[in-house]
Amino acid sequence: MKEKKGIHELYGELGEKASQVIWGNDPLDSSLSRRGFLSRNALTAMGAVLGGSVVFGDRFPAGLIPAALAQTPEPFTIEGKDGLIVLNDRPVNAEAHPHLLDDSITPAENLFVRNNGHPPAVDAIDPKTWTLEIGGPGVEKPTTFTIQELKEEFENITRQILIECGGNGRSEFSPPASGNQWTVGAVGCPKWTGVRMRDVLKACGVNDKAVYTAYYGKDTHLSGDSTKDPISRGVPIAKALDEDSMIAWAMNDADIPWMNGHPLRLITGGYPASTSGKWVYKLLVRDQVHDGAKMTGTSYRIPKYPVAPGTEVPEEDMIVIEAMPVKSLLTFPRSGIETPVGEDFSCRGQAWAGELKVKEVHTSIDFGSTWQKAKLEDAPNRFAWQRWSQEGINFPKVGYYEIWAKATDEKGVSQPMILPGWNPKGYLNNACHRIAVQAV
Ligand SMILES: Nc1nc2c(c(=O)[nH]1)N[C@H]1C(S)=C(S)[C@@H](COP(=O)(O)O)O[C@H]1N2
Ligand SMILES: [Mo]
Repeated sequence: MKEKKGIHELYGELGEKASQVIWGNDPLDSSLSRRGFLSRNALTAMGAVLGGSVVFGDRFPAGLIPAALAQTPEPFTIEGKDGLIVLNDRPVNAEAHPHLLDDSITPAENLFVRNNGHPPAVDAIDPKTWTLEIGGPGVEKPTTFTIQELKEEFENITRQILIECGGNGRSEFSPPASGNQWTVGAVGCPKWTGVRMRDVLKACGVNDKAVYTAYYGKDTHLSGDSTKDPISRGVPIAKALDEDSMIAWAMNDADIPWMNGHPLRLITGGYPASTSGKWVYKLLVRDQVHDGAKMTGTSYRIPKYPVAPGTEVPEEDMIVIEAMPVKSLLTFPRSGIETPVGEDFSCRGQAWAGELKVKEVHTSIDFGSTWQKAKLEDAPNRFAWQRWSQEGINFPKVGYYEIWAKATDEKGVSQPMILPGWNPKGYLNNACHRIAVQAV
């Protein structure tokens, strides 16, 4: 198996040609029927573009862009995050290529960054003097702790916990949703060390008025207006009191990277990562659902019933996203490789399911017509991803293939093959991940 060089070059050279082949000059011309199916001619032409015939071309879904030609943004580097693809630099938002998420424990340089404002300046962060204030009507004894006090007064725990942006996968929605056009890499699963949020809240006398938490971070609003928070979210009190919700000061046995919330952040596994506040200095326990920045309107909220793409949904019909859905990634090999026909081919990846376990992972080499069950490992602890692998794949003849991976959670819910329900801000796209393979 060798790495096929220059998928970017392939995209550059062939992208335009391919889009002509697929869409034609007029979207309703002969390459795409009125029902959106590619014509036989278009498939044959697409095979030429891809450098081989599309072996299971008769099973290729309507209107889908082949994985080999799907958007692959150019890398751009930020210090300490060499492999990430930067989507935006004001604020900084950067995601990982899926093949960089192959480690069991995501290294710091491959962990995505999602900032809503400007992070606090590095020299303004001193872990020795940093404090966390706990207050609000939901606690009897408001208290302010230094990080040292948190370390000494509460049991220290280490957990591998996945964080994923609620908007991961947004780029595939149509009509498009505004916001960072994440592909698949706004996810990672590092190891965090800290204390249980539960122990700290209990020490502050959490009472029966407690409904929801509200975090505040030291980052600043993009407008420069110091009275505005870039983001201030929280979780239902039951989630805050979950035994694995954390207040963390270390990641992978080192300081948390600056961009990921040094010196103190929250980790609420299974929920969208927007609930895991970075650079946190205040945590309130409110007697009502929090209404801070990015808690209302269309932010991190979805319609409470399925809607047709493009629908305008009344505010009162939007609900806050809680646990994230089942999902998986193919992390090895990287998309676009070549492999000899007749040689055993294997692939592997990660799978996760919000607050649930993943029960099964299947892969397909014929655009989802048939599926083979993969080997699946247990997670090291709750809210970590599970590794899966598939061996003994045989490509029957020379040509273009895609490998699709599909996970199923413990309740029997699987990932959709292409796109889940549309929502105004493009959250929760848990469609099957796919990679392109050329059998030669
Ligand atoms: N203070 C603060 N916390 C924050 C954010 C932020 O902009 N400021 N972004 C949130 C969002 S939307 C996500 S997806 C995660 C991203 O965490 P990461 O940058 O460590 O990957 O942090 C969350 N916590
Ligand atoms: Mo996010």
